[in-house]
Amino acid sequence: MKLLVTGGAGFIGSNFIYYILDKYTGDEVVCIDVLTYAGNYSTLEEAVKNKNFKFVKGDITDRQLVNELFEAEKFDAVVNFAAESHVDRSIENPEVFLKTNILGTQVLMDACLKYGVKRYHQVSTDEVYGDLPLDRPDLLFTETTPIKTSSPYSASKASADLLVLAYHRTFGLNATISRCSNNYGPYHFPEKLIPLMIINVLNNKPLPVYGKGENVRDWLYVTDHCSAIDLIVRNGRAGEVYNVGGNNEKTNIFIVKTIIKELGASEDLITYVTDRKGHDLRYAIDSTKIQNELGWKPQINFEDGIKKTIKWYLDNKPWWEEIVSGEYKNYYDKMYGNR
Ligand code: NAD
Ligand code: TDX
Repeated sequence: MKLLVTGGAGFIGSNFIYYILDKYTGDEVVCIDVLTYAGNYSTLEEAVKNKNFKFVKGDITDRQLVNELFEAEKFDAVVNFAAESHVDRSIENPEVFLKTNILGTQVLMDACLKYGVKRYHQVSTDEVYGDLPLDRPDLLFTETTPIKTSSPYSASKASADLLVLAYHRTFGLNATISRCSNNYGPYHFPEKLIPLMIINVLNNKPLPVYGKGENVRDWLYVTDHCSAIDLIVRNGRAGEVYNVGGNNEKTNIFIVKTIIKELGASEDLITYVTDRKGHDLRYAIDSTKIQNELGWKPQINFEDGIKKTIKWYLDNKPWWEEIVSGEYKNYYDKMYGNR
């Protein structure tokens, strides 16, 4: 199979590329990534040594470039990870989220129709369902839960999902969607909760917990998300949405205290800061459909996954030190300076 992976220099896309190159030695993978602040070419330095892999620097909203790439490469499947992915940034500046996450999706789907690509897969998020109350542990998101978004980020992802389903129904695009809960693992950009807390502990800096730290996320180790997407791309039914989740709900404060404990630091580093605007309370995914239909099961439990993740950040300091010493410093000062 020849796959186009968009956004493959980011967190989940890069993990997916390594997953595919390792599992299917006969597959070819092309990655298109414009290398925004969140994209790191160095993340793909092992992949570029593989003869079955090719990197193209480019923007998914650039229709001409995308069409030329599809014409030249004749992909069997497209997996769209490329996105602006950080909720806090979408609150500061929504526009680029609409451009990449919605219009970029349209450009890719048009190219799939034009060049006869057999499968388009949209990597979406549980955030399209909005949030659940903290005091109703019985409630979970299913694929039929209504779309009800909170942030410009989640609204842009939901818009793209609706467009994908419309392209399936109206133009017969062979498309699938996955809606996954929070991922964690190697190559996670330092702006997100888990890497931010690990790096701040290692740098002996305050740990900024939004509100009271009571918000709940359902954490999934990134390779378990990759295996789910792989199954959907190969065996999922066109026009279907598949929820993917870890069944692993944790409060933010639990996550922060776990990281502190694993690294032998002091809880005095915890600093409660002003809450995120519109902050979703709780996400929890029911992934019965993908388990029953495609036989997917997560392989890595949270206790092992968080240890592996912390070890990865300890073993790969140059990767994140280069990021946090650059433009990221300005971002951090702006977001956390007076919070
Ligand atoms: P990320 O921010 O780490 O990576 C995004 C990548 O997309 C970067 O490499 C960036 O350079 C690239 N990109 C951005 N705009 C582009 C454009 N216009 N053209 C080409 N490339 C572009 O994001 P991530 O956490 O790896 O998320 C990947 C996907 O998974 C996103 O669609 C996100 O919505 C979804 N998702 C993420 C999570 C999570 O927990 N991180 C959970 C569920 C779903
Ligand atoms: O400094 C912080 N302090 C804090 O308390 C940061 C960065 C986050 N938080 C809280 C906010 C959230 O409740 O931690 C939780 C997780 O925050 P993020 O890592 O920003 O993730 P979240 O907003 O849950 O969104 C993530 O999961 C769904 C991804 O970034 C999205 O791309 C994905 O769709």
